[in-house]
Amino acid sequence: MEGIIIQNISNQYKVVNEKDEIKICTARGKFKKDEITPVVGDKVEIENDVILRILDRKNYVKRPRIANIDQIVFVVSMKEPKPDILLLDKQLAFAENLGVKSIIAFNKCDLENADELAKLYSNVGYKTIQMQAKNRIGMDKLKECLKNNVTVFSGNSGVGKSTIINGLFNDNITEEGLISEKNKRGKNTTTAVTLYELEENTFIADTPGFSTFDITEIEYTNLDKEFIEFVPYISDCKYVGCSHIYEDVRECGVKIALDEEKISKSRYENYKKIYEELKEKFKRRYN
Ligand SMILES: Nc1nc2c(ncn2[C@@H]2O[C@H](COP(=O)(O)OP(=O)(O)O)[C@@H](O)[C@H]2O)c(=O)[nH]1
Ligand SMILES: [Mg+2]
Ligand SMILES: [Zn+2]
Repeated sequence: MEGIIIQNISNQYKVVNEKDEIKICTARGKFKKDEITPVVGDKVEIENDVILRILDRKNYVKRPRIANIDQIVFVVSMKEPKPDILLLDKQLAFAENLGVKSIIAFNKCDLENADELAKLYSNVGYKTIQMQAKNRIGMDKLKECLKNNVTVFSGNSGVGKSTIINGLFNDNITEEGLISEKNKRGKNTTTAVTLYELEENTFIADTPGFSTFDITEIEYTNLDKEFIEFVPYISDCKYVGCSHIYEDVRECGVKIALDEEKISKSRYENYKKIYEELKEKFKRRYN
């Protein structure tokens, strides 16, 4: 029988099987020798509560450790805290690199209008949702996007992730989020990455301790391909490996597109910042 791992604590795995039953399983010893450890999100073959095989992974994220995610919802708060667009662009690039869909949820639209940002990112090509999680506005639209997917939420502390997730699960959970199985001292006891089943075949990942994802794996020379609206213009650059930063504007398709306002200034400026940051990291690692 096949199933999906929804939680892992040491060698104990919670698996939801094809009949939608939750089984507590152990992993066959052999995985360790092959240096493949089953992780949350893995599709597995189980028999008598033993994991026999890990099916091929679509993708794998190291921090937080999770496999086979379909999409990431990036929650951006319009106010308190202010939008962190550099972080958003970094995380969108990460999602492109990983090969997963992105959805941008602009939250706290009761405090500040998000029309302009929503327009900018839908022009780039992303799905955007304007939300007021506190007033349950935008929840249905979001819920529609989650169907039949494994979705993780990302965004700085305070942007409204827990409010959104609690709303999706109809407030059936404590203040701290669906995560909190609180102990008597009121501390969270569950620190493990966990998938929660919203409805059949629809999972939400909670990744305690990880508000955002690690981007260091992108090589700075490939960053341009992760800025999806740059891609059609890269072939117009005169030199292969054009950085779109140091080259003359007449020789760079991306810079021309920027001049013609086909690429937004804010996206381009963030591209430059992220490029320099990744280049710096690369140098530190290899020199
Ligand atoms: N004004 C406003 N406040 C919100 C909204 N959504 C969440 N908040 C508040 O923002 C704060 C942080 O929310 P929380 O869900 O804990 O953020 P998290 O750290 O991303 O999980 C809480 O006080 C929420 O009540 C919203 O749509 N509008
Ligand atoms: Mg939270
Ligand atoms: Zn160029």
